[in-house]
Amino acid sequence: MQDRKNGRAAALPVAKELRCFCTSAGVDVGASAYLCNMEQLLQQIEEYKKEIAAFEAADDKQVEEFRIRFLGTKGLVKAVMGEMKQVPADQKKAFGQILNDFKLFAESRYESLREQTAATQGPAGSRIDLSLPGDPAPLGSRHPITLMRNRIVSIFQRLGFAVAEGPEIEDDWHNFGALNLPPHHPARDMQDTFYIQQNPDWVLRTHTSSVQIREMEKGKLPIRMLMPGRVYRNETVSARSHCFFHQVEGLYIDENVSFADLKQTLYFFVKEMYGKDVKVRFRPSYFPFTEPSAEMDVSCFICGGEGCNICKKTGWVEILGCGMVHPNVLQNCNIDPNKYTGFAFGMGIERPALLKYDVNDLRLFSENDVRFLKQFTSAI
Ligand code: 2U9
Repeated sequence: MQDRKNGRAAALPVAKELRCFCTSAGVDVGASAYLCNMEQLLQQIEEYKKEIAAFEAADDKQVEEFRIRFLGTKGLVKAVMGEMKQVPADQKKAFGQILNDFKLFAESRYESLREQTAATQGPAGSRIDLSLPGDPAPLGSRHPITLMRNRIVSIFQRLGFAVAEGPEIEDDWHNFGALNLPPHHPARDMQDTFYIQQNPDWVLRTHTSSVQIREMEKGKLPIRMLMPGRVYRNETVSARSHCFFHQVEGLYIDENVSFADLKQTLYFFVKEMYGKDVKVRFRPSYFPFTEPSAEMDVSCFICGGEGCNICKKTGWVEILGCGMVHPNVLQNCNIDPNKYTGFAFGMGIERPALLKYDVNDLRLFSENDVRFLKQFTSAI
């Protein structure tokens, strides 16, 4: 029976194939008769070599068939080697060399067959069962700043605020000019700006208000938008301040928007964020982009207003700044201040996150220490 692909006696047991060289019809004929059989053996080795050279394997299974036939413990190489003991002493050296070459030849073909099938089958070949479920990817955790931002955003989303984002490198107009902060306005100094060396008109945004300007410039009203994002200020890095931090700003512009709308919106936010028993107070303030302006405090959610280290014994914690959008700002964005009014507010994310997650050093938020980040795995 011939193997169709490799043209060899497919299932012939190895030992039987060789026995015919050592004996005649199963009867031992002695050392003299062996010499002529040696020629036959050499001839047979040549035949095997041809078979080895012609052997092709389409997959691992056929490579294994090759190994068993030629290199296995009952394989042809072993069997041919076994003939050494019959060889007369003076010919052992020459014959040994032939047998050794034969062995190396078979081994080298085996290696190249293995390489060929590995290359054609590849790692995604038949060895991999694609129907098996994949290895589960280990779940990371959300960053505490992201968690806090999502909490804030989701509360305002329920009031119909959409989210907008914008560039962190801004031009002077969007970061300052349009917000009623002309060149040399003293309020620019409050914001310790990072300027970009290549272009004196570019800054790292000091607030996300620039995104609101971009939304207003689009001329589509009304606007009810939330702008979360990272902002930069040239401050010394310490446990309590950093040269970048995160903000959420909000903007509502429509006809007849009043300070009462601002207060009601922020009351809703505070009750959702800190609970219905929390008290709220507004203090007058100043921002160039809002008029009137205010800062909003909530009764200390740590001590309940009794007085503690967090509220510096006042019973109140400042959480945001707000006000009615300055008419100059509306005008700068081609919005008629006689027809439209609006309110805006802004809050930092780091401080509420520090308090909620009991973190005592702001720098932990940006050091990417997995021991810190892993602690938030179960937080939603
Ligand atoms: C436009 C008009 C007005 C956004 C506002 C504040 C008050 C404010 C600070 C809170 C803590 C910044 O992160 S913080 O340091 N923000 O107090 N932000 S009003 O007013 C705007 C914004 C955009 C067009």
